[in-house]
Amino acid sequence: MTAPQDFQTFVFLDLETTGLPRDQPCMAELSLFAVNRRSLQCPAPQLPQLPQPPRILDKLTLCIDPQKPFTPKAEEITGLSNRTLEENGKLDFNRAAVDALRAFLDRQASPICLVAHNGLRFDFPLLRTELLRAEADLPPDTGCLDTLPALRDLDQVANQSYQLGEVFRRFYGQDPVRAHSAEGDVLTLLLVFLAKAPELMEWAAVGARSWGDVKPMYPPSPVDHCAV
Ligand code: DCM
Ligand code: MG
Repeated sequence: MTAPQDFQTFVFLDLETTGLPRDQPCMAELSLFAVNRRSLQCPAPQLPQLPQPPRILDKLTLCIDPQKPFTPKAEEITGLSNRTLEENGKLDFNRAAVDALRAFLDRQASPICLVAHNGLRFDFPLLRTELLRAEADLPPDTGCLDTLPALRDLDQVANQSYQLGEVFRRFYGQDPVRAHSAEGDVLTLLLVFLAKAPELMEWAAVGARSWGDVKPMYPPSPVDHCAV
C-alpha cells in the first residue's frame, strides 16, 4: 500500500485446511472476527492477565467440505475429516459461502484490513486461490496484515519463535485454547493483537499489503477441482 491507511475495521481470520502449501491444500474451515478500531483502542492489558475480547464483535465461521483428502497430520491436528464433514452435510466452498463471506465483509465499516498470523504465506494466498476457483475475489484495495512479521518487526528481538501459540504463551503465560480450530485460532490471534493493539494498528497503517497484490497459493483449477 502506498498512502497510510486509516483502517476502520480489523477482520481477524484463520483457515483450517487439508494440508500444507506443498500439498496444494483446500479450505476445510474458515473463521473471521470483525472488530472496529474503536474496540481495539482500549488500554493495553496488564500482562499476563488475559483480556476479554471486545463486547462488540461480528463472527463468521463456516465448515467446508474440501473435496480433497486431508493429510493424516492435518486430520489429526484439526479434528476434521472428509468423512465427518460429509456426514454432517457440509458443502464445498460454493457460491453461497462466497456470498456469505462477501456480505459479512460488506457490513463492516471501511476501509477494512484482514489480519492473519503468517497470513502472507498461508491464509491470504489460499483464500485467494479458493475465491478465484469459485470465480470470485475481494476488492483489491482490501488491506492485509500479517501479524507474524509485524510482531517480529516491533519486537526487534533475535532468535525467538513467532509461532502463534508461542507468542500467546509469552504474553499470557498459558496455552491457547482450541488450537487448530479456525475459531480458536482467531480468538488466540485477537488476544495476541490486543496485547499490542496500538502499535499493530499503527504498523498496519503503513505496513499492510493490498489484497490485489496477494498471489494465489497455486493456480485454481476448476477441472481437477480438489478431487478426492
Ligand atoms: N497444517 C498441517 N500441518 C501442520 C500445521 C498445519 O497440515 N503441522 C495445516 C492444517 C491446518 C492448517 O495448516 O488446518 C492451518 O494451520 P493452523 O491450524 O495452525 O491455523
Ligand atoms: Mg488455524
